[in-house]
Amino acid sequence: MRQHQTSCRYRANIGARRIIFSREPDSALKPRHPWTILSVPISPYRETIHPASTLFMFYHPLPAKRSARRTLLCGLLCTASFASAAPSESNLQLPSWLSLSGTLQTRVEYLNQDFDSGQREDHALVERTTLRADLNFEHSGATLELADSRIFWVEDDTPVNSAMVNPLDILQGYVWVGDDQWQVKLGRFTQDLGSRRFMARNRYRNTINAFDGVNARWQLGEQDTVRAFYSLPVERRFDGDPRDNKMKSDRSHENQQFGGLMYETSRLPFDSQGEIYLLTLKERDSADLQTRNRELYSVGVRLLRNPQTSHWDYEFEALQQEGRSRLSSSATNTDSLDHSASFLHAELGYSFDAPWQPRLQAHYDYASGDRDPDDNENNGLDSLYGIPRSDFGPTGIYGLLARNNISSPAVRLELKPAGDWRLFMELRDAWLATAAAPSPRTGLAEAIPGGDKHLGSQLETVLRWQVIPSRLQLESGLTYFNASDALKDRGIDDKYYLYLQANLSF
Ligand SMILES: [Ca+2]
Ligand SMILES: [Ca+2]
Repeated sequence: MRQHQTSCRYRANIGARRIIFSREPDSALKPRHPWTILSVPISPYRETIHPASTLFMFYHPLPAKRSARRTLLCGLLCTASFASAAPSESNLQLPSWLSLSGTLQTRVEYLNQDFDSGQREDHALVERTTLRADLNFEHSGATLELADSRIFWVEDDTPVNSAMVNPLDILQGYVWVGDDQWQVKLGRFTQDLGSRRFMARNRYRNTINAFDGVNARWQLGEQDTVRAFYSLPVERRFDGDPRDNKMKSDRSHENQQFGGLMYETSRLPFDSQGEIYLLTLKERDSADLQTRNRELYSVGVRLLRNPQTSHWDYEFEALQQEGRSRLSSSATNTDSLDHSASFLHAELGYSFDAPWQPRLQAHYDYASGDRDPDDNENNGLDSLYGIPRSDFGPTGIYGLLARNNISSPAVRLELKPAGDWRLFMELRDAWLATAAAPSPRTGLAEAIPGGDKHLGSQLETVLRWQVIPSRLQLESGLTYFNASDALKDRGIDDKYYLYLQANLSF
């Protein structure tokens, strides 16, 4: 049974900036439902409290036995203090070869209807803290980064997994040698590769992909770069029920290997940049790791031109994936199938020389799905260690569209209403690439017999505010998914997803 919490209140004054953190029961509510009110008024100016300085306020019932949250929210307070202090005010006297940094990302998420039963609202509070130390000498160095990812305020039957929870663990720990022209890292690392669609250091997702291995970069003249890595992907682990946020050290497995080679150049016409790459993933079942026995070779090419006022910009990426795989990692599934899948992303944009600096874009995404369940071939695209967020909308407890079995056009508008504000709106229509396969993320676990491929339309709006540039950012997003008749026939209705996020860096 949830216990009534006693109230507590913290107040901090940092120069002219005032931070209030309070946790107290709302007297208008039932005594058994304690609520948190968090308000962080911070002025971007030293002399005054800005009228719009109440950054955010949210309420949530406090589950008992989750006392770790008090510690974490106090951590938020401390980090807000760091964020509000000017860089020159740092009391840390560090030698020139050592730098310390960190981030704290807090996000509250709300979904009007869960994917499991469709019978209730869903919600979560996720928190991610990172602390990083870099030792940099002339031709060598080392980095250690810790990450702590936890979830709170979540229902007992909300699906929670290692995408959300990985309490205090080593995210990166590597040594490097090199100079301006080349660098080799050895140890555990994170990496954004190219478009981040097939390998990324996660930002929105509460936990971050890491890899144990070797990672090298060569700079060939001014405009060309070669990257190569060979790694064992790190399995993110927690102990017991993920809702308990209990630590268990991460590990990699010798029988799962992920490697890559990429050539990047900016010597292309029309101010364009290009990439060509090969990614390999080889894995086999073992006693402590169930896999889909994937042996995948993915060859990709990407061309892009960066946005610039009064100019057209574009991005084109295509990938072909061949090899062998199984349809599931279940121990009973031992059918190794030929794997052949493909991916395409194309976008065209124009940046107007007008108030709010509008940039209007048209997008199209295609990722193949399995065309025939009985043909001994798997055509479902595997997005490897990439992220769906930048193309398909928020993940978290929503994560409705994925880079698999999808054909999806979209129009997007980006605006800069003021120097520190960004507004982003996208309308996306989503179709199955093939009606013969399911779209598991929508809740559609089986193929659509009638051949109707339409999943629905998604309207996404995101507003970002750089409260203190490179220190504190607030972001809020509202996503509405208008389910198609095919989904509604299967009991999957429209979804509303709302989030509010604060990012602190120090
Ligand atoms: Ca862990
Ligand atoms: Ca098939």
